[in-house]
Amino acid sequence: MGIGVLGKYRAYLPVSDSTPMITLGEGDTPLVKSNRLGAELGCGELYFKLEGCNPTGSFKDRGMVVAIAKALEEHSVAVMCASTGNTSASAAAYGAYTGLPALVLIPKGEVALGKLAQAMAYGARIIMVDGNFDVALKLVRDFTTKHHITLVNSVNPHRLQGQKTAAFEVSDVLGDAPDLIFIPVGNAGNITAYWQGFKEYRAAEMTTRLPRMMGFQADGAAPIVRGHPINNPQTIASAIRIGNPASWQSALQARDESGGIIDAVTDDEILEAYRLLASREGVFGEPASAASVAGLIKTVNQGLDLSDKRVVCIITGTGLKDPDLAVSSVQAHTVEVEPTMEAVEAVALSAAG
Ligand code: AN7
Repeated sequence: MGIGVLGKYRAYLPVSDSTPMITLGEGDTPLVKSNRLGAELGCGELYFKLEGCNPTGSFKDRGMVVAIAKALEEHSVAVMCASTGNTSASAAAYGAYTGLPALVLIPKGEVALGKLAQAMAYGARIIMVDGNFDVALKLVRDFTTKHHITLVNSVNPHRLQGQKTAAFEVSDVLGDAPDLIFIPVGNAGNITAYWQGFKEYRAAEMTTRLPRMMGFQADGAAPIVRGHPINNPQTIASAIRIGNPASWQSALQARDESGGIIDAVTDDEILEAYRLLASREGVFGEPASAASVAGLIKTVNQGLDLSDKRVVCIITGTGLKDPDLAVSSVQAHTVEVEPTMEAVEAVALSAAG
């Protein structure tokens, strides 16, 4: 077994003898057992899949490594994507690693600071578009049809091939597929990829069952829940501020085949889950990631009994991606004191209980 997604799951991926086996160390991310929230919510077992531990801090690296390897195999001269931030960070990193220029179209003023910093540091050509993600994706699709540049959004099938390996890892670590997967939904590629992964692993008799796929959109950006595209999607979770998901139909298929749901959570619910996840579990995910936990809380409050269930929440990206939101939305326990022992004791001893 090699390292990285291509090496570890080669047999399940579109790898040929001429595919370069590149890796930045993506995949093999921790599956952390909940220490507090799971018990409070009455889950039999609750786990968090920490996709923020990938090299660029989100799950996108799993699919990007495959997409870039195939682009190299096909002698592509450059790659291009539209992005709410994480895809562009990942494309920029793997582009830098392999010397393939990365062109990224991002909605102006809508990308979290950490993600913008990454695209800049990795040296991508950043094209700011005065429009939202859906507008940028349309432009990129048209551009890459017209010009000989490889599209690396998740409409590139190699992306989902790589992303499905997260389902393999969850199954490998647990010894079988879990009962339920809670996952944020934006462009709907990831829920599609997980479902594909679970189905393939079951077909290969690596598992004995399939999980229910529980997908969550942000309330102001919930086209799949509403049943029509949203022209001006709004949510604090900028990663999933998407009004017309590319993998809409396959997300519905994942929902229906698995007996799952796709529902919406409000920004308040997302923020509450975001704070709980960090302050009660030590897991700092970005707001979009917290939609999975918000969805779990909502479903339990609606009466779903998970007492004999094994549940996995996918924490798709690290909280460090969006430092502005953390600083502005969390009530920090900060006090200023004089530099004396008495002053420190006065506040520290009461905080230590
Ligand atoms: C942290 O980077 O669409 O449903 O352009 O960054 O597969 O789109 C990111 C999406 C969830 C939603 N969590 O996944 C992009 C982009 C995080 C994300 C999603 C995204 P999909």
